[in-house]
This record gives sequence, structure tokens and C-alpha cells, in this order.
Amino acid sequence: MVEGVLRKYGQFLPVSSSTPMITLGEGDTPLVKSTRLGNELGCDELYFKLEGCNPTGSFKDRGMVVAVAKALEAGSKAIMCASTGNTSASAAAYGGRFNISTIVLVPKGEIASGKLAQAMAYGAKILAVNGSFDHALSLVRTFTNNHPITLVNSVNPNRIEGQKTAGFEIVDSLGDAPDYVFIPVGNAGNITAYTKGFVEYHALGFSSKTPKMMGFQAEGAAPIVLGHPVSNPKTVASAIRIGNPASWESALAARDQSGGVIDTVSDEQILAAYSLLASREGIFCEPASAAAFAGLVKLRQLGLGLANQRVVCIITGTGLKDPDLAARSVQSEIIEIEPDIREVEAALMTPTKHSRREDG
Ligand code: AN7
Repeated sequence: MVEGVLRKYGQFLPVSSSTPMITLGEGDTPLVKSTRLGNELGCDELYFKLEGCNPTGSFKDRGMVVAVAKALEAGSKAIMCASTGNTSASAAAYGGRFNISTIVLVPKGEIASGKLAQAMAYGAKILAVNGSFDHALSLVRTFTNNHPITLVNSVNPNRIEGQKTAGFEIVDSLGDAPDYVFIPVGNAGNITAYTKGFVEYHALGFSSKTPKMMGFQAEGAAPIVLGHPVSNPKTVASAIRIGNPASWESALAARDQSGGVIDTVSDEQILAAYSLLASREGIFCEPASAAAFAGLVKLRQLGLGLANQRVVCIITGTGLKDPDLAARSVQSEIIEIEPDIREVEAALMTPTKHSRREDG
């Protein structure tokens, strides 16, 4: 039986005797060591934290379970969020399972089809906003201020509390904190949560240090790096297409207190990382998730020393959310044949130009 985040880490969470200890099996995700890419980068210890293995396919479930438990505890009638897709999928799943109405606002036409399908299947009320995520979040903040409905975006501190458990798990798995954590940054809740987790665990003596937090935004959606909001954020990584992050200040604090950076990666670098992770490590992730590894590649090329460093890349969501993107962006040859063994022979025995790509 899976414990879930509330039971496993309840002593570090805002759990009271009246908090329902709900779970959908979130947390306890694999931390897998790199087999190929780490060596190529000169990094002896590179790990991937596979948050796409959570029940709705992203890290959001860790925070959502706590936010929904607290909403239920408070007797709330409904939960509501704005989302680039994963938060809405997670809210809708927990809302459906624990019988609380779920309302999600998503930027119209801008979220991956798998995420929208999830929100629909789990039974959320979906409003498609003719605008960006930032517009949607602003509407949700106003609406939940005026109605007795619980806001479950990461501006809800219970979300951050739940998500910090991923940091705990990394320390529990490695026996200490790593030297570096590479992580994508959108609304900046996750980098805030990991930092909180690492700092708390360190204060309790579970680790000898805290990691440098290395956050990456997409070039066309990089408000924190630019130092001002971006009104029309653009990137192939729809999950982090966010121009005015809610947790901006705490992301800066995470960067500065940990001695890390928040930097950009281009869509080209994101898609290269996306394809490398899948073809060289067997990790099919979202483009937003690939931004973290793209950032590692970028900083390595700029001379970041990785020898004797323990590095963890957070793989925030599964690539299955956006299958169309893979088909569009990854060059892979599909050979069509008749159901005839001679055609199989012909297809496999004739050397093809790019049957094995070496450039990633
Ligand atoms: C796969 O679902 O903001 O910096 O509304 O889905 O904590 O926002 C998703 C963000 C990274 C960025 N990777 O995390 C939403 C949403 C994936 C994501 C991020 C998101 P934050």
C-alpha cells in the first residue's frame, strides 16, 4: 500500500487531528541515475527525479493532495485554479476522487491535449480563457476572493508545503542533499517548494548542506531573468508559458540564498534536451521538464565544473501529456510496409541514412 505524501511526511506538513489523510498515491517517485548523459557531460553523479510518475503525471499532485485535504478540512464547497494544464489535471483528479467541485481556468488553445483530456475526464468545470495563464490566474484570484471557494494554485501555501516533500525524498534517497538541483521555472512555486524542503531538512540535521538551486525559464517566457513581466509569453514549453510568476520573490530568494542561478534556455535547447532525455535515457518528459536538463547542458558548455558534483534534474511531468509535440519535433523514421516478411527483410536489411542518429 502506498502511503502518500500526507502520511509519509505528515509531521512536516500542516496536518492536524481533523485533516483527512487522503491520497491518490502521490510521491515516492523514482530518483534514477543517469546511464549515458551524465558521462557525456563529465558528471559522475547525475540523477533524474521522475515526477511524471505521480498519479496525474506531474509533480503537482504532491501539493494538490495537501491543498485539497485542507480545503476538505475547512468545509470548502469547491476548489479553483488557473493552469497551463498540469495543475488543472491534478486539481480535477483530487476533486473528483474526494468529491469536491473543481473549476479550472486555462488559456484557450494553449495547453497540451493530454492535460485538457484529463481535466475533462476527471469531471472539472473548465473555462477556456481567451488570454494567457497570467490573465487566468488574475481572474481566479479575484473570484476566490469574492466567493467561498478554495484557490489551489501555488499561491495557496498548502501547495508549497506538499511540494517540498520532493526535496525530502531526494535527501532520503541520497543520504544527503545534492550539490545542484536543476529545475524548470514557470509560476515559480516548485523552486520555492524544493528550497523550503531542503532548508527545513537541513535545519533538522538530515543533510549536511543545501543544494544550489538552478532554475530555468524559456527564453520567450523569462520574466524573472529579464526583471520584468512578459505580457505575451511564447515558448514551445506550454507548461511554463508564464509571464508574471506568482512566486517571483521567493524564486529570487531561493536563487540567492542557495548560491544558484535563474537563467534561460531557448526552445531549440529545450527540444534538443527533450529528445536526448528520451533517446539516451529512456525518459520521455514534457518540454517544460526538459528545460532543466537543457539548462545543465548550457551551463556545462559555458564551463560549469561538474566533476565530483552530485546533480539532480527534476523531471516535472510526463511527455505523454503532449504526444503531438513529439511527433512534430523528433526526427524519427517510420517505415510503412505490407504484412509480408519480405518487406520486413527489405526494410531492415537495407541500410538507411539515419537509422541511428548520433547528433541527438
Ligand atoms: C511540467 O499547471 O503552472 O514554476 O498551471 O507543468 O512551479 O510553476 C505548471 C508548471 C514545470 C513549472 N514543469 O513549475 C500549471 C503550471 C511542468 C509544469 C512547471 C510546470 P512552477
